[in-house]
Amino acid sequence: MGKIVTLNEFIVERQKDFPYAKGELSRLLSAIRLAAKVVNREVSKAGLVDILGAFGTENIQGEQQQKLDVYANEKFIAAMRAQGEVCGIASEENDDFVSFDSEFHKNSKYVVMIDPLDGSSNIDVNVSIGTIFSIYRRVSESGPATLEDFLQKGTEQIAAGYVIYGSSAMLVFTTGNGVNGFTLDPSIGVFCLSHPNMKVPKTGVIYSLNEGNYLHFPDGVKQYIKYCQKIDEPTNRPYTARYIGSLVADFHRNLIKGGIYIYPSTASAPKGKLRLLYECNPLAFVVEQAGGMATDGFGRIVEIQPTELHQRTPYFIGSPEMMEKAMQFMKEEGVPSSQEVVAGNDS
Ligand code: P6P
Repeated sequence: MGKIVTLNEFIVERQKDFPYAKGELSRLLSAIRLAAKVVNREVSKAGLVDILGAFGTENIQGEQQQKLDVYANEKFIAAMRAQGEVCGIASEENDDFVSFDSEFHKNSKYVVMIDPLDGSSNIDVNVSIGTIFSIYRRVSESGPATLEDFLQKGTEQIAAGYVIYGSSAMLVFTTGNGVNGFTLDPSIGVFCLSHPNMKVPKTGVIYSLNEGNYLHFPDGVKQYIKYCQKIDEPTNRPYTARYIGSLVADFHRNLIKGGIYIYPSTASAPKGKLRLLYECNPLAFVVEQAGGMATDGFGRIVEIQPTELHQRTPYFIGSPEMMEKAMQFMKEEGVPSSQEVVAGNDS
């Protein structure tokens, strides 16, 4: 085992990659790191304390809020507020964005978008869950954060990543110079570089989607599923179906092993289920930096101009060769009226 590189040492070494005033990256990510350790502590003992079960409230998505995702939301917002670089935060758990209106924050340069605990319905059954985050420069001059600060295209992200609370806790992120993964060593409470310069395999044999919705899938998705299931030895088909029901866990496995994750439009989710700002864009930034692709079936996710904080989008993400094949089927079926082709899409 070579020299252990901690997250802090890595950030200091890479400060030159982050063309912002010295120390801003480390302060921005240290808030994420601190909150992730606190949330991991609670997640890792979730069965032992009364933190399970529904909180009795619903979030804007109309989803039952689990105690742990409310807890995680509070921890990440508190860590960002205390840290000072961020003037506001938009969270899956809050109907509107939270603006940090104080003298201390009025000149803060960044905003954060976050899904504090994605896949939280899996908490009670001990399945891996995750935090997904995205960091942007604010577009407003100073003072309270504005809606425009949050409605930026994914191409404007300056950093993004996720924490997966699984057999180990890992923080995986990019600042636009590749993707690096850090594993928490619980014995010393430090994230250590364990997956340097992560690259998604160009192809794979894993496809991840909820086939229970098959009847309501767009024809292009149905054709792609049939393609995955066809017997064809030279292309290692049939592929393997793996769907955990926790986006961060499915994405992380596919990032390492190769694969494709699809959440298309369905009858109950005509615009898809996943949210553009704090689920799709951050993972799209990560996967593109790792050599993969992320689209809405037709164009790059990061090119979509957001119009609402919690807007949803159909989502295809993974190994480039698998993505090209899936998009070929989608293209043959044509763009549905509910979905304008993303600007700048040359396919
Ligand atoms: P379904 C969890 O609620 C989530 O947002 C993702 O983590 C997961 O991939 C997806 O929804 C599961 O949705 O409709 O297949 O249960």
